Amino acid sequence: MAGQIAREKVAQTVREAMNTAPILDIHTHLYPPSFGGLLLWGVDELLTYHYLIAELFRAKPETTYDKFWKLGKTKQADMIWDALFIANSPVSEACRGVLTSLSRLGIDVSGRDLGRIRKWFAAQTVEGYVDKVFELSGVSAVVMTNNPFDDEEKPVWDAKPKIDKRFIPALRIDNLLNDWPGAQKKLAAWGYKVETALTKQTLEEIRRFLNEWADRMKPAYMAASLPPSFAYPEDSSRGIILDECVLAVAKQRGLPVGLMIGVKKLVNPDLRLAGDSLGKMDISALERLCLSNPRVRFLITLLSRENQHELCIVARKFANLTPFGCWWFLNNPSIIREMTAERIETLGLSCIPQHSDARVLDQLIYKWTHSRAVVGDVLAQKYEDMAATGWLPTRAEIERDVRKIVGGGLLNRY
Ligand code: HDL
Ligand code: ZN
Repeated sequence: MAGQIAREKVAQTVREAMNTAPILDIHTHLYPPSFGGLLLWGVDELLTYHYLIAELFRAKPETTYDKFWKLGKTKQADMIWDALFIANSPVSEACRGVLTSLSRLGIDVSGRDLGRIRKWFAAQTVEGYVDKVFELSGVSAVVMTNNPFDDEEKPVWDAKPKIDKRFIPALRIDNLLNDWPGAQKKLAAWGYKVETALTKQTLEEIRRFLNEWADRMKPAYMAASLPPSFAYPEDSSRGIILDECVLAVAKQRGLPVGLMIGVKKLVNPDLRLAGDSLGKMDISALERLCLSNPRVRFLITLLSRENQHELCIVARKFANLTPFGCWWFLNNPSIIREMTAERIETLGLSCIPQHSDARVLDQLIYKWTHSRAVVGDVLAQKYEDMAATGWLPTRAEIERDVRKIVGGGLLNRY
């Protein structure tokens, strides 16, 4: 067939396609400049990423939580720089990531001069910097995490912000599913006729809330993170609200539902955002969820490495389940490699191999530089194995396949 690539060129072509494919980053915590201080960027935000805060306390166990939290952002960043970059070589994935972003921005890290690096950032404008990061990372758009229950974010939405097209909303509803009493108070204060008891009217009002915010945000999906104990079906506020409200609205609007399962919140509360851990979920809950809701598209990512192969097999049973990303504690080269290989081997091109989960804009550069390399390596091997049978792909087919799995092709709305 015309255009087929010679076997010895296949791996290189796959890596090129992976390195140049425009990325639709399906899950991040980023915001456009119109969201003000919610958009985090710059070297001090990079250094005080909660992954590095956890690592700081291991490098400097004599540091007290109280002392650290009392410091300002710059002093916290100084402490992390000294402990994790100077007193120890920055070899962890989160440390290497800071250096990858800085060096790809053209900043000389060999001088190890944090003051000079800060001066570089001080010379940037936020708008210009957003363009620079999207260009360097090759990301075409990011899906945000937009939580109406967040006291800092809701006022921004109430002011009807202009939203840069590169930032796609996602309606985040952890509060509804994980803290109904707290959510009920806020909904009632906003004028929804909801009681703690999940009466018919209360469920109707929760659906009204979801519809009103879906109208407002036009989200790519509704999302929630859930504990390892997630069960389905379940006679609990979570189980009832999930069935009667979230899934009902999802079906009615054709909205995918993103579930991120396996997070154990605040096992060490003193670490704050860095204090969460993980647990293995009972995968049969996902089997029942997908079986009972065949018309809902589920985007699923699990936090435990031990759940990953099971997730691939459940996805083979239910076409309405799309696994995505190597989430959080899994977003490290050794595990991305393992997860991507088992996903391609069991699911072919029907999974979304990666998302960044970036919280700081600059992280798009490193998280995608690192992931393009690892996912690209695994894909190259799989296409080489295919070509060894004599089945030779064209460049267009390889680019088609790569764009589908990392460019948003599997998200039926974008
Ligand atoms: O719930 C989530 O979206 C998680 O990704 C948490 O935000 C977590 O703190 C995180 O940043 N992981 O990368
Ligand atoms: Zn996240």
